[in-house]
Amino acid sequence: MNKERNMNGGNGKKEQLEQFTTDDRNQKMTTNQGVKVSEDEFSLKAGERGPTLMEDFHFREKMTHFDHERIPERIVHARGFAAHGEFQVYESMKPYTKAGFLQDPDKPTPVFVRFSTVAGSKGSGELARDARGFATKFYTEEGNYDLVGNNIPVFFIQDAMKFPDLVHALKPEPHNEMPQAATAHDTFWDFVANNQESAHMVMWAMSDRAIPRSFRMMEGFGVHTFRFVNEEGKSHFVKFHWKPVLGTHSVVWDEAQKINGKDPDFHRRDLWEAIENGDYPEYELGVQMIPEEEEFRFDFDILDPTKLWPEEEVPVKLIGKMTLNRNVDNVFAEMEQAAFHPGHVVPGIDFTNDPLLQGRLFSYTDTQLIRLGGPNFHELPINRPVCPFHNNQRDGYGRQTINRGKVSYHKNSLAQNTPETSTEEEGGYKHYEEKIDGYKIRRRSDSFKDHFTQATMFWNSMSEAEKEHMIEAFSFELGKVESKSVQQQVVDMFANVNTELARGFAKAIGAELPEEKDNKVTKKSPALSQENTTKSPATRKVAVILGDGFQDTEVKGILEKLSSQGIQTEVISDQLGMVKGENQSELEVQHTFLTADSVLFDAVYVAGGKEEDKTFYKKAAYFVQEAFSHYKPIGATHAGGKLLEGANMDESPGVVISEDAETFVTKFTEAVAAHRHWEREVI
Ligand code: HDE
Repeated sequence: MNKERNMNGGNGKKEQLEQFTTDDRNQKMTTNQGVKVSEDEFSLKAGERGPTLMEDFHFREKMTHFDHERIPERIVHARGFAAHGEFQVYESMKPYTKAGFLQDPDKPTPVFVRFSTVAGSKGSGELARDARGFATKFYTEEGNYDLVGNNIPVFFIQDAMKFPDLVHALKPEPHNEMPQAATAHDTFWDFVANNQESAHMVMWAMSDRAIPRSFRMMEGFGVHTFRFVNEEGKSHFVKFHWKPVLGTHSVVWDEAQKINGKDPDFHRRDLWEAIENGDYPEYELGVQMIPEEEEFRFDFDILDPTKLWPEEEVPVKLIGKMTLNRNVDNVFAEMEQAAFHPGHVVPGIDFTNDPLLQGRLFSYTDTQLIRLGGPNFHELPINRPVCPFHNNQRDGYGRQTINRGKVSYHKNSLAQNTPETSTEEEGGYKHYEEKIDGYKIRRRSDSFKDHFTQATMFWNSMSEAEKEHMIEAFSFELGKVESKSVQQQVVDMFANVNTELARGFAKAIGAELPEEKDNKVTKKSPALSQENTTKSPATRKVAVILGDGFQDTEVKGILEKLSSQGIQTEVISDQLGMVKGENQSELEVQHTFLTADSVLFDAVYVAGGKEEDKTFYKKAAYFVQEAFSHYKPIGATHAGGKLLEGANMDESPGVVISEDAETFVTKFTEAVAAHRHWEREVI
């Protein structure tokens, strides 16, 4: 057994990483050759005012290394953030798969998860309207398994051949590199209208799913149909789901755009802080399984990546839980160098003929070769498996392993024909023996040609508020499109999905209203609506607006009770330092009205201060108004109540005003758990 393994708990991934981790604090400075440095501010010069000398090896090394610090950003999913954690299966999945990490409920498997947006550059704002990547690397004892998914269960295209076209269309336009991290432009929508297989995914992208509240509050999907294969060789088609324990929640579009300005790091900060606070994000792993013999039982092709399997027809079995419990030590070494690949599978998990998946199996290694500069990226600490790896691959840029011996070929006699292959019983990977017999053709199966039924099902499944948000999203995106022809093509295309939707945004963009289409799809899948998700107050962030003279005794009690419900409170006032209550006790102010903004919080609680402080109330009123217009829960006690009455908010849903602390805490906690109050009229 590899000596890197089993050093203490888990299977040793953390300890393996530690071998490569260094701490420069309290050390003497040296060059990369280990020579101690005596001076690090001035280059070596010919005279005090003279030119720098070539022989200054320290300067040359420092500058050269700096000049080469950057690697190409990912062509898609450039902006991301990651964390470490562990996965544990609930019960053995032996009847379905022989995958080792899915057998023993007592054995945790270390994981590394990277979340990302798709379109934007590495430095772009995180609240773009976009799909989110959800890539998980499981460091199993049989090798690395990567589940490289998205937070949307379907994709824009059905064949990998079209991926470069899709990405060219959605990235900033090449002549002026605008707009950044946005699909609201001509080329994207031109692509959509002329590649109508995109209809279903576009519906998701225009829904609230594309602006998640947090990485901790979004689902993940493997998208493709994979296979589970058990020890007897029996196969099930499988789709993978991650279900966030906190439920699936989103922000509203106006808020998303403002967050991008106020805190473009909003999602990474949220993840980082949750882990630092010990509020470890959790996701359950779910699988939908279809036995091999039922492949053709459905009214869609189960290999088509623009289709989902409605949960009501194929239930999601929850088989384990992932907990993210450790932040990285270094973003570049761990996140930037992490190389995910849907082709990294372990025995018991296999591929299907989904043509999108087949193309991905090529693309991911190819992209790492340019991004990470050669074929040895598997040796980087974050990418190393925890099990030993031996083969006859040699050399290449940055090779770290020192392979002993003169034999580097198979088969051989000089090394007794080692490294040797393994039988299936010994754990050797054997591809599922699927019978394939057909013509070589460039064509798409007729079973992939229905692009609208599931798009309509998605629409039918939305709540009224979600439908309204979608019409607004289409209106925004197409409102930014310059070509009238593209606008009209999109209206006409989405009339095939639903007339109310298409007419809704056609009106907003001044396009011709489409004719009513005879769309007979009435199917719904309630699991698709975020209205039906888990609601919990846990980890919600509440802005507490306090001014000098606040009712300290009761307010402090209220804050403690809210915190016992898992709610996090942060005090906001007009200046930093301490805010003093009427009984002289103090609370620390975390933010001012200048450094914080309502869009960075889930809810607001106004306890107020001295009623005569007009400037304070003006700023507080602005803060609360904005939260109100984003449908957020608002609470008030004491002087805060008057502020809400003055703004005519006091009778609205999700607004809690009470003088009784106990009642206030109960009702406000409920309002916070509800996330947003869509039934509120916003003027
Ligand atoms: Fe990717 N995708 N993709 N993709 N993808 C990449 O690989 C590609 C697709 C996804 O955090 C790239 O290392 C093709 C679907 C995630 O590092 C690249 C096709 C899904 C990430 C690539 C797809 C994804 C990537 C760019 C169509 C959801 C980020 C950098 C056939 C199931 C992983 C890189 C991370 C990244 C190719 C479609 C998810 C170029 C050719 C569908 C989460 O290889």
